[in-house]
Amino acid sequence: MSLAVVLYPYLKDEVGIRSPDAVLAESVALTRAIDLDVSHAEVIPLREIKANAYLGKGTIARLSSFLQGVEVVIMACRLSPLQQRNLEKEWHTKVIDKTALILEIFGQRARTREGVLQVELAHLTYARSRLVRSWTHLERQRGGSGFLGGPGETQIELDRRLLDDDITKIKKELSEVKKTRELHRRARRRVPYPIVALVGYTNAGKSTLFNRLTRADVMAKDMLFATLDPTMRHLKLPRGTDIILSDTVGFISDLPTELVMAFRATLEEVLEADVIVHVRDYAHPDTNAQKQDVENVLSDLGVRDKVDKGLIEVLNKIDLLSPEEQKRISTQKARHPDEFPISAISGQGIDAFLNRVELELMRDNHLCHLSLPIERGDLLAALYRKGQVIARRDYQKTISVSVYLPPAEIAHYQPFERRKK
Ligand SMILES: Nc1nc2c(ncn2[C@@H]2O[C@H](COP(=O)(O)OP(=O)(O)O)[C@@H](O)[C@H]2O)c(=O)[nH]1
Ligand SMILES: [Mg+2]
Repeated sequence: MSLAVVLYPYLKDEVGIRSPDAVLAESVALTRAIDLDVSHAEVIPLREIKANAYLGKGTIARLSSFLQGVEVVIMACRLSPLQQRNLEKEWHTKVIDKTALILEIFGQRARTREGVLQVELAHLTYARSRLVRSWTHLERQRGGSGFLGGPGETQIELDRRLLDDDITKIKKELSEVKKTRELHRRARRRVPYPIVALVGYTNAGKSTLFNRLTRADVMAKDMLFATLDPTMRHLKLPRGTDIILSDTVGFISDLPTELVMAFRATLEEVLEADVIVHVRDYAHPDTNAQKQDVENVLSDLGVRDKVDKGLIEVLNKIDLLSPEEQKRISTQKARHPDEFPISAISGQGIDAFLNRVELELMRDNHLCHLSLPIERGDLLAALYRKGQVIARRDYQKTISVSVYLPPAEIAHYQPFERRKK
């Protein structure tokens, strides 16, 4: 795995609402989301932002000592192209800012055609804004020397026109794709199991929970799943229901505006999910405001009825709460029945949560009593995959099975229904 260093430089005098440590923690979680190992992370209070390299000379030199073997430095701020270039020169390593990092993540996570296009559009818009900025910067420099219209400017003007052409093309394609979106959504479904999606803010612990739950998965090598991306994995619930668990990018505070559409498009996969689980950082001071944000966006995206009905909520990181608070939560009878206090790290509370997810998936299932010919091992295997087998008896020529089946499967097994005695 490649190594990264994450830095959050901020102006000491500008006291934001969010603590610098919280911003840094979020950026670290985002960095991990693209499979980078973070070898060092640090908040850097600044008296001023330097126009040429963002940081001062002393700071740049001090940080060099952390860069042994590091492939990329993430600056959790907005860098001008000049600042980025100068930092790269000083540190002899790749440097990217927060917008570029998020674009990278979205690019990896975009699954639908629309998602891919939205991310591409955001990329181009980002590139264009940087061109314009460096262009005005050059213009200002040239102002004194009096030779306007030099080759540099023509080149930038040309680049800008090419970008504009691409942007127009993508916008056109996007509106086409949107028209056929519904058709695509139905055809897109590639997995045979129900999908359970983890949503929530970045740093809430979605990936930690995801990894914990899917770690012991023996089916990972199964061909069926070989083509699935690493953010979707098979998981067996306590009563035997097979699901695909899906880890999402998550919400990002202070999302750069040009990325808003791309963010929504990458969340589209959530619309396909059979169950949405809202993972919350319950130890975060803004946890209630975050919950509201998440629910508002999900409603806007088109899952309003699920949100109104109430999502299954995981109240994560309870290990960070004081013993008194932990006690209050665990004994709180008035708590909403769909809230599950857990710790993705210690593992407490996870079983109750998994049982609830399974119940949700079984809600519409019907109990069927079947009798299968002994040679139909294929059907038997499918029953174990698609339903919950609660009783089974093997005879010489038949196998008797009692199984909870989803409505869509029932007709398929009607020929094997056991006659009532
Ligand atoms: N104390 C504590 N830390 C947690 C827990 N779950 C996750 N974390 C930490 O929170 C940070 C973000 O976790 P991550 O899974 O990357 O969050 P994601 O952005 O939602 O995927 C990491 O440093 C985790 O170690 C938990 O239950 N307790
Ligand atoms: Mg994650």
